[in-house]
Amino acid sequence: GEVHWAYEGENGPQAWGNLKPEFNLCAIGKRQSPISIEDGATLVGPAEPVLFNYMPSDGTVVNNGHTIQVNIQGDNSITVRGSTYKLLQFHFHTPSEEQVNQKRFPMVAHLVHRNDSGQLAVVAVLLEVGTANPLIDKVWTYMPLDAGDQVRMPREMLNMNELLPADQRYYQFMGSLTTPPCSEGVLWMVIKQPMKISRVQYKLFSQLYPNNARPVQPVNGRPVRDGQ
Ligand code: B30
Ligand code: ZN
Repeated sequence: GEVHWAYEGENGPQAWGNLKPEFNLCAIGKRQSPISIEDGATLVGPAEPVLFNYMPSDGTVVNNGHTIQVNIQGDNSITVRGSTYKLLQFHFHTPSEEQVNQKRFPMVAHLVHRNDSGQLAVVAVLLEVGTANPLIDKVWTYMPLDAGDQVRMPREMLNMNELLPADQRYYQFMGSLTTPPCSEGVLWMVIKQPMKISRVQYKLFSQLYPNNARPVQPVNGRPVRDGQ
């Protein structure tokens, strides 16, 4: 049958590059994600601000067998480096894939965008346990428990601004998809200020997907910019 990648066991991250020829970047790519980010010496010159143009939109919550993903139907976008990227979907990993100053967070949201040239830009919002997040409350209400299932979410329930911290300074670097095929050329922006989710919100996701994080990958001298 069809080989399926996983987060543990014989089809886990160490094996991804060997499962299919089209997954070979997972093994041999030199600009892979996630990475470990350190403040101080490793950061280079400032990156320009990222402008968020988010508004309430229709969505579909999907349990795709490796995460909970919300596909977005509306017109949400970001503008960065003179290019506008449209929001396609967001999804979650636990623990956070990205490591900042040696720390992994309990969870991360990845907001996946694409521009007209087909280039991807992913905004990572780190999530720590504290007070409940109103957007995640609504998404979890629609969460399909069985892999392959999906549920429509009405527009008034899905305001992406509720997932953005007030302070939007971030780290910027070039990387890859963190799942097979591990395609490179992805612009990554990791927002420094974490958002809070409640312990119950964390539990609801982590009971379904207790570990869906790829280990950190070698930086190989890539510049990591300190973004405004
Ligand atoms: S991530 O943000 O680097 N974790 C994809 C997008 C973003 C990331 C990872 C993967 C992506 O678009 N993958 C291709 C599509 N998927 C189907 C899907 O959307 O659910 C194929 C697959 O991986 O088998 Cu999962
Ligand atoms: Zn992701």
